[in-house]
Amino acid sequence: MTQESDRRIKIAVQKSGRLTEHSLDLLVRCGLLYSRGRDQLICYGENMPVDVLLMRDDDIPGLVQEGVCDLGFVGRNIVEERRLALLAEHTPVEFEQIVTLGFGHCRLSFGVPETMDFADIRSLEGMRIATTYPAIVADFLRREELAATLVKFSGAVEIAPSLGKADVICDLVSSGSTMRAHHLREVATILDSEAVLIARPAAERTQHAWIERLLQRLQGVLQVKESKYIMLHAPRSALPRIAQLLPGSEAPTIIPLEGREDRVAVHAVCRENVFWETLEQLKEVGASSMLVLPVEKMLF
Ligand code: PRT
Ligand code: ZN
Repeated sequence: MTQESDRRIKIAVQKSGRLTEHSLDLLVRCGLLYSRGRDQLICYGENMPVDVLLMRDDDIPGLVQEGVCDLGFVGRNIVEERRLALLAEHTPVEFEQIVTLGFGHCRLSFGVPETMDFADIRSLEGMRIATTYPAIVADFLRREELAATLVKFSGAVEIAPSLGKADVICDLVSSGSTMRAHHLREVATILDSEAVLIARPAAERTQHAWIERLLQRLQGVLQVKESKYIMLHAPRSALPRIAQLLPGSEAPTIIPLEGREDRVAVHAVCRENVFWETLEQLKEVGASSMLVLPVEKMLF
């Protein structure tokens, strides 16, 4: 009988779309080497018991919900839509959003024809709203105690008003140019979204050492992006002020300098980028010989 920890992990990633490249890149930076199957739908992990299933993004929460996949990279908009749809049909939700990934940013917003009078959200009362996110919009309308009719679309929502199929739309926006091109005005945002990692509930995922290991590496990879290693010399007396100036650093290492009682070397990992302004402020309090280095890997 195979142990749970011997089982290969399955991760769902969007097959081809806005999230594909970033998601696969994160897995590679977690150390995964993979080869792509002949059908192009599965990437087989060569150095970890991890396989990546390439799927349509809309199917990813369902695959984790059903336990086919352990983890999934997907937009919060899709996760939230599926979560609310499951709740509406009284089905227990068996996935959790565990990490925000910092790419795929967009927002779910109402767009109204440029010529429409729109004072505030109450103007939606009685309207026909076209959307591919019926569960999120329905939840919003319920919370705002608004009565409106949902018109479900599977794509190209922005043409619904000009076709006479709806009065307003609720759709994803990033630059805003699609709405503008269709003479729609973005009037209110109901969800801010970015790519997230979803997983089976904690009680289940913690059973598998490789899932835990991968999650730890992922935290390290995400943390590393902005992190810098800074080295400098400074007067001992300025150490409290220097600690305040170093962005997001914890417990810097202090090293004595040979033959110098008053000055020390300070090494610290900063969890945020170190800007020129910071270096100039450090110089003002007596720091010298400052070096800022990129960090390649981190593990906590
Ligand atoms: O084939 P599959 O179903 O997997 O792909 P898809 O076409 O459904 O998804 P895809 O690749 O377009 O988007 C995947 C995810 O990227 C989405 O679920 C969001 O989480 C995120 N994302 C980020 C976006 C956008 N930005 C975005 N701008 N998804 C869609 N758009 C569309 C939007 O629907 C609208 O049509 O782009 C248009 C608006 O863009 P702007 O820049 O004109 O405002
Ligand atoms: Zn999709």
